[in-house]
Amino acid sequence: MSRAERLFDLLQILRRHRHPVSGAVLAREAGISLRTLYRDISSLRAMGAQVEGEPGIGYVLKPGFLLPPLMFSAQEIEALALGLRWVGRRTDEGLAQAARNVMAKVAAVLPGDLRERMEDNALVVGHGWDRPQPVDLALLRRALNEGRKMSISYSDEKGARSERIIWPVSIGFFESTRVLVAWCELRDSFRHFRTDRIEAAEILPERLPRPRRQLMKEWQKTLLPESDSSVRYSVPCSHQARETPMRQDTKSADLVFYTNPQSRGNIVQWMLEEIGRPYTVRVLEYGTTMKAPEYLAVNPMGKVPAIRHGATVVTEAAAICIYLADAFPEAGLAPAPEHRGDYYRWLFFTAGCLEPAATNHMTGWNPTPDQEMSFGYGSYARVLDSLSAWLEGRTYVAGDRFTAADVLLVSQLQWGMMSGMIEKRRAFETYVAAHVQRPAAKRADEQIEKLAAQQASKAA
Ligand SMILES: N[C@@H](CCC(=O)N[C@@H](CS)C(=O)NCC(=O)O)C(=O)O
Repeated sequence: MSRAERLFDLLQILRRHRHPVSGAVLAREAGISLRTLYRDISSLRAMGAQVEGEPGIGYVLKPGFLLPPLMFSAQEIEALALGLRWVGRRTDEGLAQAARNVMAKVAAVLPGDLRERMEDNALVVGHGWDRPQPVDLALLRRALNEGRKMSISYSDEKGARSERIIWPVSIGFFESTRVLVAWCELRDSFRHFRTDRIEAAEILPERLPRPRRQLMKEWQKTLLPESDSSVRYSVPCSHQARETPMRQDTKSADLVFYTNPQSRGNIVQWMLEEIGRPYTVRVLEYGTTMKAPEYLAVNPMGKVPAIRHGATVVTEAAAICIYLADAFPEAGLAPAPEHRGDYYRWLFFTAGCLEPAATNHMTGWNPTPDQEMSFGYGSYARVLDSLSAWLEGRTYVAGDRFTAADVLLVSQLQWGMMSGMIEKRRAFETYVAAHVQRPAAKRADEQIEKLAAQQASKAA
């Protein structure tokens, strides 16, 4: 018999006795020892049952008492309220309404102090990255619940559109995006679709060929295995299998990459895929493992990306790109000496001018004309004008071939234009389009989606 059943039985026995009854009698009726009885009586009291009496006198349950159907601690109420507020802000109208209803129902049965705690707005859910979602989340949820196939129009990160029949498996919610995990009939494999890139969707009459839960298990098996338990995720990259002989000691040093699939770490992931050496990914979570002492020892900023190559730690996306290009010259990502001037110039321009100009501009703050001389980037407009003039008619930012500077600049421009931080200009779009289809960029995207999906399944 479970503890819950035992407590319930004891409550029923107490209900049957209108007058105090000795512990020995209760214990006998309940088929438990006296010691267990005393423990169970204090458990019932802790749950709110008014059992009066004490050893030697006997026990009686106060008449009219009903065990509250649910009782919460103050902390449980806070957890519930915060979770419901999150659902209210970050999902669809149907779920938001349901969350509001739950809130009202729970508040209605709570004692006054807990109700106040629930309605207290001390813990606030901030704005998410509210990307427009062309397809209502409610439709995707319905397909999941009904176990039906869907037909979708999907536009990938390069803007290439495709029509697909998918078998929805689950939806992962991240701070900045949502990912629909589904079997894709077109690709004949599990795929992760960013829901903001699903342009249209329709639920089909056909049911999933296998139960969704089974598909979920199959999908989980396809995720990359963990290889290090010291952090939440640690996965070998796609290059593990195609390691080439090493020429120097530094080549054989371990390459560890600290990232989060929704971060500037994606720049470095692309760079690592270009390098083509084996590396281990350690995914860190915002606010938790990213700020834990183990990681602060790697990067005291508590930010990603960072890499560790043997004993060398490098942080800052731009520095990592330069470092990797130099550490693995065989990848050909550092230019010849005569192009190094342009190479360094635009790498530092990207990190030191473009990025602060774009992020300040995004927040609505720009240096006043008087302040421009004190700000390294001068003004947002001047940064964009200088860069677009340089890129006009060029395929590579430095020299006549692809380098680490292109990895950084393409990534920043692509992300900046997509998020609205950097205004779209023809020179930027042409330059970005020339590189984003590189096989290494695509491999990086696949790795990032897998990490994001793995993150979602861990969180689930
Ligand atoms: N200057 C750094 C910026 C790194 C950065 O801001 N990373 C963000 C993610 S894109 C981060 O880790 N934020 C976590 C935090 O600040 O707590 C670089 O270029 O690598």
